[in-house]
Amino acid sequence: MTRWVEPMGLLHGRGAFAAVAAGAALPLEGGAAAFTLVRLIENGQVAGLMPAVETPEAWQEAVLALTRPPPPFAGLPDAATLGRPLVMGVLNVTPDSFSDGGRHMDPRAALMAAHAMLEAGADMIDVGGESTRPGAAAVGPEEEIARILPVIRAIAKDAPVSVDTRHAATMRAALEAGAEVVNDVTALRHDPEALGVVAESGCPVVLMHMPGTDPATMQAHAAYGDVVLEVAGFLAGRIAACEEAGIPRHRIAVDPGIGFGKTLEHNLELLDRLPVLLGLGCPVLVGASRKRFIGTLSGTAAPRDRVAGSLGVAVAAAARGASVLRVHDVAETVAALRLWRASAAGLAQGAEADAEAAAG
Ligand code: 9MG
Repeated sequence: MTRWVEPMGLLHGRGAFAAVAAGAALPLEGGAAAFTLVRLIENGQVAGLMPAVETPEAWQEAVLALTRPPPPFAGLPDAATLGRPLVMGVLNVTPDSFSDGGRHMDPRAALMAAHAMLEAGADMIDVGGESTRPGAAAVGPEEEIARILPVIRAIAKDAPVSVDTRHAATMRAALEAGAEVVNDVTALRHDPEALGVVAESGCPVVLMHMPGTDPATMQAHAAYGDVVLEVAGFLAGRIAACEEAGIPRHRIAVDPGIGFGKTLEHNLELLDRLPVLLGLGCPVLVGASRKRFIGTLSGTAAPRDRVAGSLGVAVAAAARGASVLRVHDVAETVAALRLWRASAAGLAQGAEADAEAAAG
């Protein structure tokens, strides 16, 4: 029997504090948001929609999982402490990535871009040497390592680095060069040695959903019943595979894989119902920055013109409990999150006063 609890009726800031204090809502991830309703889903069927505080006993454990803060990711401060999700800056050392392809092939240009992102407020830098855009040509580990290693060695002195790769040899080399996190868009399925490398190194890992393990063909597999439940089920299965291989859950972040073997409708559904994934008990990472569906909806053909649309999605993901945002436009994202928090949270004193009044 597969069970999911979907938190709905989200509140933020003063409304969230007051509703929790009044017994009308439960805290989401122990933080500044709360949920008033739950949709109970059993074997893919909706078994009930009810006030969160009236969840039947048999579902309590799954509901409690939604109320706990996720473990901190990669030893970095959590969203509750920062008041916003972590911001992961994208650095593609590739000739053909969809947005910044070709701009950072020279290690000096890559380093300058990384330092600019850190100064703008990035919490970590995600370095990749193989494009994962739909239809991109595959790159072997040798070429990939040659592209990224000098860059990782230099950046890792100043900031946490994740390595975006599906190759075990690249993971090994990058971790030795100072990378702290593995970000694998195939959730450690592409390379049979990948699970072992991550388990032995003790590093944190990002497990992303995509159908199959090849970006060249993933769009041909964009067919789902309920995309959210299928993605959640896939990620639960990969967490179990990791745990079996010796990678504990507290070292795992999960990612719905926006744009990876998904249509525009799938991407929007995943973003809207992102809170379902919070029940997995891992930080949730969202990477939507400058992707094609943003261009489609905002009428912007060139990826560099999709900044405003990307910020809208970043704020929507933050409001739904994302712990990490993978973005190209770090300064803009940090500013948008700061303003979202300031305007959505209200003043802390006001929230406390409301909560005291509600408690009588
Ligand atoms: C490498 N890469 C490109 N898009 C991504 C996304 O959405 N998530 C993660 N984890 N990695 C991505």
